[in-house]
Amino acid sequence: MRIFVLTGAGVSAESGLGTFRDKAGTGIWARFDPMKLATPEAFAADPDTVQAFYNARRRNLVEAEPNAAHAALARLEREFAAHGGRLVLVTQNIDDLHERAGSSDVIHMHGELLKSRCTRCGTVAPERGDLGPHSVCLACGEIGTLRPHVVWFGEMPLEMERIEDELLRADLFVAIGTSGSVYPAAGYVSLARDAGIATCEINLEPSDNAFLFDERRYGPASEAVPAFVD
Ligand code: BJW
Repeated sequence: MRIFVLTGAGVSAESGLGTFRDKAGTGIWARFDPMKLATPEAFAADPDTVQAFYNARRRNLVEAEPNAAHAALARLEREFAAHGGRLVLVTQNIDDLHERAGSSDVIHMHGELLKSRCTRCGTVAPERGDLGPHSVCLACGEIGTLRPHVVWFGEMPLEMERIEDELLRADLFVAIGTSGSVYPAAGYVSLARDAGIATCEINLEPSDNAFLFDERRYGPASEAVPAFVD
């Protein structure tokens, strides 16, 4: 049995990390304009504002703890492995809460907040502090060239080939805590359906493409994910 799990911001909501969109209109993108914070054009026009946004979120992340949903997915991965199965965990989240809960192979398709990338030499390096105009790339020595290692709108998500390959080999596709509004991840349920793979959505409320899922479970991830796993 192979299970492909796609997680989104909802899985980390109860760890105190904000989501981007929800039906109540309380997400990050209801308060901030994504085009001014999460595009390469925004970074080129106003790097200080973009860095400040990610510096604040990085500080928040360092203080956050994984919740019961992250723990349940790590447990499921171990149980599957022990019985000769495989759980592939792909996250749109840039936090490291799956890893801290014990998941061993997490594919971060939208990058990682606790890493920087040098726009000059491309080196990706761990980063736990603030980035700014005086930050130095330890690989090439250039000053002011580091950006958060995250995927902004209009940029190509990471590890696309591996993700689609793993998806098409799965027996079950499960989407957890994602609004299903950002592509290409939002298209995975259709890819899975077309390939005859069973699909399940776990979310606080029906996502944009809830109607595409065979099975739907609604509730806070910290309760709904352990209930699904056990
Ligand atoms: C709970 C809960 C609880 C709450 N328990 N649940 C038209 C059609 C198709 C595509 C496009 C199009 N127009 C533009 C595009 C492309 C664009 C896109 O999809 N735009 C859409 C808005 C339409 N996509 C891209 O640009 C992507 N790249 C790309 O397509 O490249 C192709 C390319 C080809 C050739 C050349 C170049 C490129 C890149 C997308 C990058 C997204 N980046 C962000 C920011 C990352 C860094 C950061 O974190 O700041 O990624 S945006 C943001 O959205 C973030 C997330 O990963 C992503 C998805 O959000 P997610 O995870 O679904 O969270 P939410 O908040 O939306 O949903 C949370 C859900 O949880 C809600 O339903 C809640 O109810 C629920 N919830 N509490 C359980 N306790």
